[in-house]
Amino acid sequence: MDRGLNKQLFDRARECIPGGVNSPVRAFKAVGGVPLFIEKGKGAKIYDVAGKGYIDYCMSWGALILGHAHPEVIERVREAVGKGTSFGAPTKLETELVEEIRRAFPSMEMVRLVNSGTEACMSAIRLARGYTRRTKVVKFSGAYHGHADYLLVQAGSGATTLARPDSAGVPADFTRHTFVLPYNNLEMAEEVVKKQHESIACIIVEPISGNMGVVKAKEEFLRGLREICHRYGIVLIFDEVITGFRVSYGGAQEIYGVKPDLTCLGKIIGGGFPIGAFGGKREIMENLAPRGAVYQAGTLSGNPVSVTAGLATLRILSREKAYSILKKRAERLVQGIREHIGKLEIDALVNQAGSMFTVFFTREKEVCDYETALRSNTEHYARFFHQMLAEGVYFPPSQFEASFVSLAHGEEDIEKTIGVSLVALERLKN
Ligand code: KE4
Repeated sequence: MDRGLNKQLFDRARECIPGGVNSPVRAFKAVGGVPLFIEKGKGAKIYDVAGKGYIDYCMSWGALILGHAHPEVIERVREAVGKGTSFGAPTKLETELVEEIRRAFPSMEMVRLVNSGTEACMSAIRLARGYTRRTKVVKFSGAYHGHADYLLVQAGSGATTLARPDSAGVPADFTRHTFVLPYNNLEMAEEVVKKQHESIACIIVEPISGNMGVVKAKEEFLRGLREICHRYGIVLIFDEVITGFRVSYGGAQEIYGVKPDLTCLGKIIGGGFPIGAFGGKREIMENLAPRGAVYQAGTLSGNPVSVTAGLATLRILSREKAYSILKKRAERLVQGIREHIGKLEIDALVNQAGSMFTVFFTREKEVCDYETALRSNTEHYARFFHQMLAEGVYFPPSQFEASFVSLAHGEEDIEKTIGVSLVALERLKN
């Protein structure tokens, strides 16, 4: 594989961009080696600057559920760009996207559009604090809700990958209002909330986590959180930045049948352009400026190009039998990899939720929380990653991330990936 060009670009980038990347997990620190510099993407594939193609299961960290450069999305965006790219004024498009989000997520009676998942989560928490006039936030270890200071506490995703769950530059007193509790442990949550409920504004949870690798919440855990939040007037926030429109058109809340007070979205609703959204109960959302006293703003919020790409994406998802196709493809892929793991007697398992999955290299019988996820063998994951990469398959460059199947992944891509995984696992065995 010609890594020369990628290496040259990486060295050049590191001269002027910290770590050579604009988001840490892209730097391949968790798996070692030189990151690919991507020239283009089309359908299920990305192509690096050396012209080599890879079947992509990172899919811009879950944003590209239709695959790269979907012709219909590109066409809509081309039309939109020709009319201007940003107005800093309301457009009908923003209302149309919010109406579509509301149709998919009935719990989101009102929605505010922002520019990232971080902004969505940060703003939802400020709103919950303003609405309840309380200060404390409960999050769960291994969950990642973006890089707001007080959330970088035992965060998952890149923070775990860097093996420094807490970030430098975050003063200790910025996190003293943040409780971090074990994921999927309802008893602990009930115990803490019972004692501290008068000061707790919100509980934020990934209903299916993608940031410790894929780990599903137990149904009784989510139902229990819903019940204690009702009981104590705490705002329940579902962070569905990954799972929104991913695991079903109505997200994880549709699958579990648990209705949060606020929901955070991102990724898919921008169709590959910068976007985020948060929304929920009208009585809470109406506390947002300019109607209410909780301030939140953004120059490019509701950007017409991002919104156009998002609307086109959602319309395609709601039009085609998207979720049955996605589920079928992902189930075949996971079944194939599980068969190879079993046959070769490799210490590994695969967690799957719809079209997202993670291959954990572990002796654990199940990975159901952060503690068990952290016992994965990240060195084995790294070797698996590079073996797959050498054979033209690009998984996320970290054990603590999710892999994603898109509508562009055809049966041929899936079968090829299963075949390549056998080679990669065999080499791991030897
Ligand atoms: P962004 O600010 O990166 O758009 O979204 C933050 C965020 C919030 N909530 C969840 C559940 C998320 O997964 C994310 C961001 N996801 C990571 C990957 N797990 C983004 C990749 C990166 O940081 O480069």
